[in-house]
Amino acid sequence: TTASSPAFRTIDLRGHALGLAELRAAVPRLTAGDGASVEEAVRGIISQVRGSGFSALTALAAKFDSVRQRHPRVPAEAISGALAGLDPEVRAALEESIARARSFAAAQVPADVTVHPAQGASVTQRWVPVGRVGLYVPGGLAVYPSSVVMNVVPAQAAGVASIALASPPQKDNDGLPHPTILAAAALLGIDEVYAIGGAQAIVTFAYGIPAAHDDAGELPAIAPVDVVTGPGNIFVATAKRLVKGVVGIDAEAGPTEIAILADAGARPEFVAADLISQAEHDPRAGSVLVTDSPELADRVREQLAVLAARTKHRDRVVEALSGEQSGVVLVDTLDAGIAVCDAYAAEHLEIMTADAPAIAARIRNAGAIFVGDYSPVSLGDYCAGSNHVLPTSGTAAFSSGLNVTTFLRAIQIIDYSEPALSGVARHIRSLSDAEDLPAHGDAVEVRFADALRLSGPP
Ligand code: HSO
Ligand code: ZN
Repeated sequence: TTASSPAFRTIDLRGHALGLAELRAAVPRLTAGDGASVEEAVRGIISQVRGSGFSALTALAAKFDSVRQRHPRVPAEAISGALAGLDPEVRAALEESIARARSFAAAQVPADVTVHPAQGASVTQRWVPVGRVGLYVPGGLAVYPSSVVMNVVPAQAAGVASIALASPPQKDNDGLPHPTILAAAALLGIDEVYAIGGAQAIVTFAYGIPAAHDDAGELPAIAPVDVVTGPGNIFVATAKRLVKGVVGIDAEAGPTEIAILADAGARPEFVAADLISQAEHDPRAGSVLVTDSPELADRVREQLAVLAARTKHRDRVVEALSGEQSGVVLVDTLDAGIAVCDAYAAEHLEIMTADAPAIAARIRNAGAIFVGDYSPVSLGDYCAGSNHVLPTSGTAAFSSGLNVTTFLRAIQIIDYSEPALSGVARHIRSLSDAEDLPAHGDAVEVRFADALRLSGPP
């Protein structure tokens, strides 16, 4: 293969009737690397930041970002200045993206529910936002102001009172995060922004940094958060995994992936363009076509060669499309294709078949489903109103994309009157005896002096 001609492999499942475990093994996916050395490095960063606070951040900014930094807080003027300098077209696009995401997020806020199991008895589920959230925005291979929108909007819709953002210091922006990131923060009304990169940003959010002093004066504290969200590289993902439990996290995102379920009627140039669009993110991105049409597979392969040759990031696109994590899966029928898609549990699944809405309705495992020829993943990445932070690596089988409930807790509220408790006292006694936990039953009966069965002193 030449640099512009992807080796898009074929997995031919025709004539096979495979069960779920076999399908999971058959679908194209990266075999997980060995994260042990990364984990060791991140553990080092955790103890450094927890042990030495701001001086650790200064040292890490010098080491990883080549900037001199006293305190990572981005001044308010830098944030408003970035918005003033933002290209008006980009500003208009971000505003549209924010407006659509806000209307969807606002509609997601779940209602509290109350039931009355008996007279005088109520049980309520009350949704309460977490107090403080830390959002990490990477600044490496690509800069994603759209991810600022996707993380901040649901947190705001959930009612989170305090939202902080961190993004790596850029050498060529005076040690501040990328200006488009700052401008997006300004548009969303976020004023607490830190120039901190990678694992150290996650650790800072998880544990906070106590106030300190240096020769030039006070270094104000950074308060710990309740939930950390946001994408990032393997160091960020590892840091999130290691602080999980101290704080909540959204997910440990792996490389992005797209699966397309298509039949003979699909447009090969649309299919190929969409496969390339996600391959553009990362040489490890996965692009998978599932089809019952070998002719379509051939046409898509031709289009991939044509389009990959002229796309800007052709090196990483070709690498992604040629990797073990990408390829076409040939199936006998669309029903078999649905089973393959459910086994793969794609972050993004496009349906380009006859009656795409009906096929989409039958899919059970996907982060997001894009229906028909005019709902490409790029639409969802920027401007659909949906969220682009979605479960990767097959985790869509048991988890959801970022949404308002990521930032909410469901608190259960129990309120029984005396007669209502008395009405179930007998059942509590039976169950507490059955579990050999008689003090549980006693705690109910102590409230009903007449029926007191507590054993007193002999
Ligand atoms: N497709 C990415 C999100 C993104 N695309 C940001 C462009 N910018 C993961 O869902
Ligand atoms: Zn994307």
